Amino acid sequence: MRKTTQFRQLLESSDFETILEAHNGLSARIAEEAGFPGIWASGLCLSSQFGVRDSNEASWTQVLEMLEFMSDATTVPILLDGDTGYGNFNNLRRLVTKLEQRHIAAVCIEDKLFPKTNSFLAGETQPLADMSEFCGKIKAGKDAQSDDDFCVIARTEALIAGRGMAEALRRADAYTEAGADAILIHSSRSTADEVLEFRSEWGDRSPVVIVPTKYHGTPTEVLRDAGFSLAIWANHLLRSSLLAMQRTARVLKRTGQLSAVEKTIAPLSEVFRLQGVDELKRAESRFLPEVVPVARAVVLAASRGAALGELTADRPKAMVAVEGEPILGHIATAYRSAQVKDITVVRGYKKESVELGGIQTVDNDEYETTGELYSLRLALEAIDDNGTDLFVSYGDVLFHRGVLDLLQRAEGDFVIPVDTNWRESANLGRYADFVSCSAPPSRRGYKQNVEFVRMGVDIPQDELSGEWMGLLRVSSAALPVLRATLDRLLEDPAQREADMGVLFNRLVEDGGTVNVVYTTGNWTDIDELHDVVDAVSFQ
Ligand code: SPV
Ligand code: MG
Repeated sequence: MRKTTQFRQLLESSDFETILEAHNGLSARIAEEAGFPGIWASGLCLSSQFGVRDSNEASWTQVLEMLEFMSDATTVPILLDGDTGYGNFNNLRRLVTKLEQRHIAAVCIEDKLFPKTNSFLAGETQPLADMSEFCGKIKAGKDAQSDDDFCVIARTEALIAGRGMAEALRRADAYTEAGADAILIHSSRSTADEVLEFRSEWGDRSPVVIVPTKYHGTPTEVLRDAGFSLAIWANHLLRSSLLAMQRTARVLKRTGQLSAVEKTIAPLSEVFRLQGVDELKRAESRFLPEVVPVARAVVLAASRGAALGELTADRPKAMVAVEGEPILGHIATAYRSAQVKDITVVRGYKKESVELGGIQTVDNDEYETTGELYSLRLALEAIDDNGTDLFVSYGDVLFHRGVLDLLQRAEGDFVIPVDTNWRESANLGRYADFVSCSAPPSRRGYKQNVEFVRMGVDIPQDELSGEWMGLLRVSSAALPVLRATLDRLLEDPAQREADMGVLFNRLVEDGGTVNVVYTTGNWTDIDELHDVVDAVSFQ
């Protein structure tokens, strides 16, 4: 049912109804969720939430903008407190058109002069509008509406202004004659006597609406029995939120502890629920292309990296900063840029310092007496096979995303990148994982199916093909082979400290194949202090 029709039924049914104030999208949703069949977009509360006075300091378009959020957030009708209509008949015409465009069900205008102020601030001294001018405004509003059920409610301030009951009735009559759908009779008394008298004098000439803010002691049954159509609880969400916010601010300032308020404030999950986050999730699954994870990664980062001295006194090498970001952070960024988002890090030395958003960790508490294969097996125990490939790399090896792309494109169950520029490392005399392969690197090598033959420090120079770059891709189909090979290797206590080279050699000895992708550069490992400095230019 249209919101306008819902509101007209509220107003014209013989039942007494109450509607609640709201002043933004969230409070409007709260009012609806509580079961109120309609919402009062209070001028007092809308101006208060902007931090200005209820004296037309907020422009009508600012009010309109907030109304749009309120209307979008709710399904129940909204009655706008339209003050004096923000000008003359012409302004009201435009307002009605704009309200209808935003599915606002009704507007209430009061017979005061622009700029008005709140009725409870020296209400008696506020001049009333000329009655016939106000009647013209009502007619113009009714004339502007395109939906027959849109309502214009005329509010008379005659009682507030101290002009007496006869004047209130005279004005109410004229406004009804001009086309008002209902009369709002306002009073600033602390008892309901005035409005009850008006109600009984008025009879059933049109529905009567009240705002019992000041006569809050009057039982609601009295108002119901008197035959009012609608009572507006005009400012109660705003006033309750003020107390809550003031308390939280005071306690936080006094204690300096978030824990002092956590139990008295809404959980974040409630904020997300009120925002409708679930709906967005459902929509995303309908409308966004499905992101199929292609691979995940295990990063072996359990050892200290003692060669870095003081830098690893309180953290493992993987957490040493390069350009303000831990090495592990750079590694995670490279993986994520290749859509590898599921990253498991095996930590050991100073494990509590290994923290990074969005990664899982697995602990190797025996890191001092075990090696890479032991850590890898722990990681594999912690992750289920989910049908995606697996990358394995080290917490001290940086690489560019392109290396991952090469590995992903390569055929084979076990694929490793081998740097053809191995002589550089050999000349520097540094430790390197030299490998020999089934064919040397060549310009035609990309067509060849090159296989890993062996890794070891004992390979003669003329048999070397390159340097392993510290990365491995295992196809999802080969994960069981990887697990079984690790299990068999680690059955032998002598292999507790075995490294990845031992695994590659064993895979080949067992008759398996480890494929090789030749490439050059785009990676670096951090073994010594000067590597940390050099890594800055790697980024
Ligand atoms: C409002 O809520 O802004 C009203 C009602 O107009 S009152 O504050 O009682 O005037
Ligand atoms: Mg108001």
